[in-house]
Amino acid sequence: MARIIQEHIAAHNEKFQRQVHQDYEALGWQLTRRGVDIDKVREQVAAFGVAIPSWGVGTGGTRFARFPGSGEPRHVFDKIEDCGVIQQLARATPTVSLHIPWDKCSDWSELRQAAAAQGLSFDAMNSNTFSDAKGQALSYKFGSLSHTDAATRAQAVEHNIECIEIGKKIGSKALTVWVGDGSNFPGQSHFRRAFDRYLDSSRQIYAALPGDWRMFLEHKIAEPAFYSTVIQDWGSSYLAATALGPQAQCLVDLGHHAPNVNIEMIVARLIAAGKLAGFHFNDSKYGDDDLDAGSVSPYRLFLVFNELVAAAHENVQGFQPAYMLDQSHNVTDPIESLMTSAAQVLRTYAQALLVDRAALDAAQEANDAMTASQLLKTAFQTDVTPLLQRVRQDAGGAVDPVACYRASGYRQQAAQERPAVQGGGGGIV
Ligand code: LRH
Ligand code: MN
Ligand code: MN
Repeated sequence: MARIIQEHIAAHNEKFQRQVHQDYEALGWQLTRRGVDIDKVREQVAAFGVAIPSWGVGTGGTRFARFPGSGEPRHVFDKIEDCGVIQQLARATPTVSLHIPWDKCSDWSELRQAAAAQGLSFDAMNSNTFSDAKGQALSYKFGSLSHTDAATRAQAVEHNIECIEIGKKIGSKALTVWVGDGSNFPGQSHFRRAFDRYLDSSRQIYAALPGDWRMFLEHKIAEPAFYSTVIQDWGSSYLAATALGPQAQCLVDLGHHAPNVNIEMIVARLIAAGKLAGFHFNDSKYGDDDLDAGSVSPYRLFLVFNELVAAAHENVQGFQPAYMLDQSHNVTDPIESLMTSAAQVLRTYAQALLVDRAALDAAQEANDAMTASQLLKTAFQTDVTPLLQRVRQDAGGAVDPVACYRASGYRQQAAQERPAVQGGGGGIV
């Protein structure tokens, strides 16, 4: 299927040219008054990328129902095509994160080429031992890496090693491991033994990591286990990553914490410990809602980025987080949602770059809480839209990605070329 033709994007941008120019100039003057060089910020934002989760281009659904959209991807090649459109229009997502077995295919070098043709490469591999694959010998109903049965643990280890092997073929450099292991009843699980079993299994996966790979341990407070999970928070994640070694780090999915937890502070702690693997960006109101990034609490996302920009500003050694989206779409077109989230991530990064670091340091030293909080608010409340529009326009993307996408008719064309599928993997919340 043809991607959106570049002339369509050019014609779309043409309409905005004057406006973008004027607004960018005006923002430039505003920032100059604050001692900020807008072009420098623009360059940093243009160089920022966030990975698309392959499973995000399909309609997610909940455990109650899934309402498939039209033209849904049927397999990983269709997913790559959709990811190509997201990158073509929003220019913020040069990589894709695959999920195995959802994205299994018979020719990985063909997939790598198909991705490269869309200007895409691959970020972290994700293993799946939280559901049973078709034909799988042993069930993960009662856990995987921490299962009481050694053969089931071995099967889960083997699957993770297979993910590494696939990743090597497509140029990935990291394995993200999230397990649904845990318990639903007090007494069901021996907490310490389950954690030890998890560590023992993870050590075997770690031993199979190539030297230039990292292993990302993703914690989650609940779901599908609702009483306890084996890697429930950053504490357990940190203990495990430390026990495994320097290539293991802790991945923060913003939706995986108890309500009101201070996530930005967790981020700061992990940075200080050299253990921040990276992120699964999304937003939530109640739990692991997997809503679009910044759609509910944009200030919280900003506070996370404030820690990231501060760490980069202070040249914290070894600071190299991986940035990925992880979201699920029930009522929107996934392509529109992913473009919007990617743009929101870039917006938030730009806003965090506007924080006057020297003034913030001084306010903190002087215990001037009001000034400190206002410095953050000033940066957060700056409308950086013209800067984002310029970044997209300069890169050949669309000034207004969603409008351009809708006018392109891509989804309608996909609907004709891709017959509707029932269910389909990659739709978990
Ligand atoms: C678990 C999770 C994890 C999975 C993805 C589909 O809730 O965040 O990252 O791999 O969702
Ligand atoms: Mn996640
Ligand atoms: Mn999640």
